[in-house]
Amino acid sequence: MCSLNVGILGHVDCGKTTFTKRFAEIASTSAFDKHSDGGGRRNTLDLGFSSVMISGRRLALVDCPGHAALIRAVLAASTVFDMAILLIDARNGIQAQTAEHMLLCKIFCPEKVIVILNKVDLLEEKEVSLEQTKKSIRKSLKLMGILESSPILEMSLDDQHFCEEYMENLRKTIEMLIENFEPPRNTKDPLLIAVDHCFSIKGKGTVLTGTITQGTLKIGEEIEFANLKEVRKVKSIESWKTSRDKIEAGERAAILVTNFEAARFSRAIVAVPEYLKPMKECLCDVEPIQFFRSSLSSRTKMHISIGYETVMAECQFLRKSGISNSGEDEFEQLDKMEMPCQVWLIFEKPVFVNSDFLMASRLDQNGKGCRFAFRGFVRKILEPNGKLIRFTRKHRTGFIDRLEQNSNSAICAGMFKGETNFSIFQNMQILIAENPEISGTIEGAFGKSGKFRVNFRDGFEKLQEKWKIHLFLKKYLNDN
Ligand SMILES: Nc1nc2c(ncn2[C@@H]2O[C@H](COP(=O)(O)OP(=O)(O)OP(=O)(O)O)[C@@H](O)[C@H]2O)c(=O)[nH]1
Ligand SMILES: [Mg+2]
Repeated sequence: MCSLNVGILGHVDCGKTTFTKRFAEIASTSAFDKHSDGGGRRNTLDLGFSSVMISGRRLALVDCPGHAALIRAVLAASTVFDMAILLIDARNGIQAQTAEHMLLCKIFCPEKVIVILNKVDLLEEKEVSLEQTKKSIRKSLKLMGILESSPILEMSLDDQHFCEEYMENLRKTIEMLIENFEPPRNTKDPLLIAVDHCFSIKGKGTVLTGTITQGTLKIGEEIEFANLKEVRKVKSIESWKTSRDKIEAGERAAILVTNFEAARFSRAIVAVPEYLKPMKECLCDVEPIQFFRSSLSSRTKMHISIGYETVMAECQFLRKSGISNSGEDEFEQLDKMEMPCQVWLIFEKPVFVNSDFLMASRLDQNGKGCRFAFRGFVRKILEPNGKLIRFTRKHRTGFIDRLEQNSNSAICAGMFKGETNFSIFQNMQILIAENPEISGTIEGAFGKSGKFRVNFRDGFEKLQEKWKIHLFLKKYLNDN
């Protein structure tokens, strides 16, 4: 039975850290707001890790910060979630970050969510409002694509009202939820570690803590900090305070290396040497987040969270449309994100990932609703200034000047200037606005004034002089 990674999520101040502290048995990196000096209550500023055993299985609890400004950390952590405990302040119901966190639950663990309705002690008309709140939570769960029948437990976690029964109930609920639950773990492919913290211990070396997301790691093996192009040998491995010789996908580890300055490295993916390559551009499939309200134009810059990092990238929305003579895909360049489409991302700095999942957001758009705009999968990594064949569509109109009854053709005008080289336009399709079923092809110039002849095979008899004609062109973009 594999260990499980559990996200502790919810809007700022709803009680996540208070809950985690009551529930956890072992505290680890940054657990329980250790940073808060003076003993007073502080917002959680970073991911906190702790653990509890249930049904003989290790649950790693990832206490996430609830503050809107700290969503990057939550985005990074969520990629390893097997399940989530979502806290909601009973007085407020679903709030802005509750909704964002629910979107992450929908993506990573839609059927393994437990809702805790916390601070029920602070409700005035308890019974009435609790039932209403639960109803509206179920509605939101459904709307967000999370199992509507997910358990909702009431709690009060402050010293005055807390009782052990709450935790007993929760344990039973989790036992049921994780019975026979074996999320897939890839132990075969090369090692990847999602490192969340890096710090030095005087006289020992530098410790990296993180979750193994792929492969296995043994003492003595080498790991690479791809963005720094540096390799170190693993001196020791611990998992939840126990020394280990070997650790594998799904587990959390504290890994000791020497001769490495902790300050040089922040949250990122570490791998076996040579495995991760820099990615500066890629083509991705995208799925819009329905709750994002603004429209997105091409060339806009977005925050892209991918493989434990959030990096700015320019987004160019494209639609696959046909194949070039050399057999490559051609893409129409769209002015804005319109489904169906793909996105070409140009990162501001290279990202070292192999994970193909990404989330695009407008993290500066605080307080204006959902900040997640779309999610996607990397379809193809592109060389910088890569060769994506792109075009925009141009549209020209003209009119039928005169019909030539004997040859099923028409002399058309109003579309080209006198000096036009018609060989470029020969055989291109002309459409008729008044009757979309009729189409013709350009034969060539007629005289020198920009008039031209169009042949019509079917439907010629229905044509009328002065009808409007259309030509749709592909304008290839010259930076390829
Ligand atoms: N009355 C009451 N107070 C609570 C309860 N749960 C938590 N609190 C208090 O609410 C405040 C916030 O709790 P935290 O656990 O720090 O909240 P959080 O969700 O971790 O906050 P962030 O990490 O900053 O998002 C603290 O002062 C807690 O003591 C509860 O059930 N009842
Ligand atoms: Mg907290």
